[in-house]
Amino acid sequence: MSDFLERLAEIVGAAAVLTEASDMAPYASDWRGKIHGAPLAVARPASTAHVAAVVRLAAEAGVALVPQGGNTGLAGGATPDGSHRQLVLALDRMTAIRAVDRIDNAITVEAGCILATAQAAAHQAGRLLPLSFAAEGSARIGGAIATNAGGLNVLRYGNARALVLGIEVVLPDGTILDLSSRLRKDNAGYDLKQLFIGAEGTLGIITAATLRLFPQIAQHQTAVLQLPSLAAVLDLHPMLDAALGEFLSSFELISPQAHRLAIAHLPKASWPFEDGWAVLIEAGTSSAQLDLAGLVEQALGAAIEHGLVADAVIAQNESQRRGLWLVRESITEGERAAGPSIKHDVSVPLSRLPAAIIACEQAVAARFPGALVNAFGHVGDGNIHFNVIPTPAQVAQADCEAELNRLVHDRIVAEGGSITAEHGVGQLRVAELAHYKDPAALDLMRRIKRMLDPADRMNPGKVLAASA
Ligand code: FAD
Ligand code: 2HG
Ligand code: ZN
Repeated sequence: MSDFLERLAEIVGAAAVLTEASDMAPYASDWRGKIHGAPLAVARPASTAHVAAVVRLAAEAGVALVPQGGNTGLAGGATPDGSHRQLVLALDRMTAIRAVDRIDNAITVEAGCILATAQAAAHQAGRLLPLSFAAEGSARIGGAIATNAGGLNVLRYGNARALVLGIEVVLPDGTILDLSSRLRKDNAGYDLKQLFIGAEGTLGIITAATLRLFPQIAQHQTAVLQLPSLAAVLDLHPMLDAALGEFLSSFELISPQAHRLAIAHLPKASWPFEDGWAVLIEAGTSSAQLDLAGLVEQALGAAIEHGLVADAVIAQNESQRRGLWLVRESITEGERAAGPSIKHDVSVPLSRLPAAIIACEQAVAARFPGALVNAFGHVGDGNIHFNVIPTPAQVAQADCEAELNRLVHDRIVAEGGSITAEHGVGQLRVAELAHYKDPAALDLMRRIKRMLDPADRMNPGKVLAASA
């Protein structure tokens, strides 16, 4: 292996190959500190040519690669195994913004560019990059695309996949596949970029991407709505959707437990309603003339009249708006501070959402009494984060996590749902995917993986079980 490490250093530079345990530590564990790996080394390439050369070298030496962006993933996809044989390929030196084009409404960045930096570059050019979530200050574009990240604006702008116009990828044999494009329409053959979006680094390394931009938002209206019951979302969402149309960008469900966990972590923050389910909505428009405030007030008035909203608080200024979003975006941090949780990032058709949540809550309460349920999420997209913090005695049971997963996922799948809506499979849900995915789809996934990566060197054991 010393020969391999020497050749690696020749490609990326000696300072960009980390082998000391203390240097590798930030790359060896996941964001939650739940999964710990032991890599052979960490390589930090500075260019696409470096990535291609490292991939070729690793293929020759039979070394497996684990691509890593900001390491904020919540499914363990970027964490190596404990064998000391996998190389973490960290994209964190590839941060360049290659181009921002106001006419084409597109930004091209290297994969290691932090999402917030790309958003700021778009903003400086008078445009909006709408991909947004709480980890945007650390997550990198390559990671966001590799996980097909969702977030807070999917309702209006779609998830990462909907924003990607083109990508540049290094294939498992070291070939640079240049699918860079700013085109909105291109039917010249298979749309190959789709293979790599959401593949969690199992089919190739994304080295750059071009993303769609939009007009900036000139005015926002943000409100917290207290629901009379969880079932009210079924009529509330279509009603606001019809009244606010494409202006509606967020429709986030927050349980009382979720805002309490966030606020425990943020002593100065507050939430308008102590009890009951709430929805945080936001509408925005690029037009400064439109009477958005009037439109929202009217829509909320009608929702109250129809008994779909018990009470509403509308942010009166930017600072109040930021305060509400701060609580929403701090739920994950608050949950992390409260103890080890078992996350379920599930989706169901919106029509089945209240029934699915209630079924999961009842099942958890019956089998794991005393466990804390932290439920919140992007309900406009039918995506709920149904996270469970078991009691210490329950955590000590050997099969606690596997049993909880089955209990929740069985109910979600029975409602026509998916076991992961936005965080991906990573290493945490490999067994669950194998259990629930349609066998024909799973077989096709394995065949695509074998075709592109026959030696299983590209993030083995993630999404699909490692091949023997
Ligand atoms: P990493 O964690 O480094 O990697 C994630 C996966 O992508 C791994 O499988 C890795 O191997 C692969 N990968 C990374 N870079 C590349 C590359 N260049 N080429 C190929 N594969 C690559 N996610 C959401 O969807 N919506 C949310 O609202 C959301 N909120 C979050 C809030 C918090 C507080 C946290 C901690 C996470 C949140 N996430 C959310 C999850 C996470 O931030 C996203 O999945 C994010 O897109 C991951 O980006 P990253 O750069 O950190 O990727
Ligand atoms: C969010 O919606 C993220 O805030 C994180 O997807 C969800 O912590 C979670 O489970
Ligand atoms: Zn989410």
